[in-house]
Amino acid sequence: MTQFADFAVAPLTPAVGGLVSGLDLARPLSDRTIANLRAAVAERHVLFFENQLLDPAAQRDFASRFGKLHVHPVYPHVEGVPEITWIETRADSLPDNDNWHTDVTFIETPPFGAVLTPKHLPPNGGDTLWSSTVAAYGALSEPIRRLVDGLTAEHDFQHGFRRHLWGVGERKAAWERAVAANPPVVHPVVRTLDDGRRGLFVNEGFTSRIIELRSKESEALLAFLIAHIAKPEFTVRWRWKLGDVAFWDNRLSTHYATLDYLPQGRTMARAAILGDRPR
Ligand SMILES: O=C(O)CCC(=O)C(=O)O
Ligand SMILES: [Fe+2]
Repeated sequence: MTQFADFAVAPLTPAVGGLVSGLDLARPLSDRTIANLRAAVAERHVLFFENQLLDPAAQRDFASRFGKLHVHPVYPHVEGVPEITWIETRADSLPDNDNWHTDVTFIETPPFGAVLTPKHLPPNGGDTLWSSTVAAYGALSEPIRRLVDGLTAEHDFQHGFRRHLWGVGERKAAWERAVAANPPVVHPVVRTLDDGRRGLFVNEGFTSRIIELRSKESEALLAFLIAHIAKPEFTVRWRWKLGDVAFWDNRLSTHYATLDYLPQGRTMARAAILGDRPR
């Protein structure tokens, strides 16, 4: 348990996850609390809060204490609150997040973090998992670390939002605008934060290729790294209840929304906080 001035964080696994007690996120929080939450989320990668009452405006206000918010180019948003994205799954509207991804890495300054809360849950299932890419990087052998240290990778909106799923029907026009506005970007394969921590920065959602490698080499190495990041040792799994809030650091983590509840539906509300250019 780590005790801060006004809240405590209980680690959930050695690598990742912390359960926070002592905070009501709908109330005004001091600058010191925000600074402590920033430190705690950087260390634990994802923090969980229970018994919260966060309507979309309060969710936006809490998230915006950590930076400017991202407005998603293709996901729907809460009416009147464009910064809060609906992530809704129904039998006739399948999600894109049942894979190990880091949010919005297809832009030059991907989100620093995100705040997610459920609005409608299936009777069971629909858990979300997070992994620490710091732990994953640290567990690699020295020669593999040396290899990945020098590499860069392309991240592509179209890798995650495929034409055959998104570039059709009523979503086509918005998808085409998003493709035009989001050409592929290049990020380091190993990201370094200002505090010196390093972690893998590739994900199944958007990483399309490793620039310096031939295509078969790139496919093989990416498949290995993505499978490695998902090892249970580097992950935590959260079983949602209404009133829960997850706040994650998107810089050195990936996450996976389990799709095991169809034909039941599930609706989540998310704010994404813009970040720095990875280096
Ligand atoms: O629905 C979830 O559990 C996670 C959704 C997701 O990937 C996100 O909000 O970025
Ligand atoms: Fe996500």
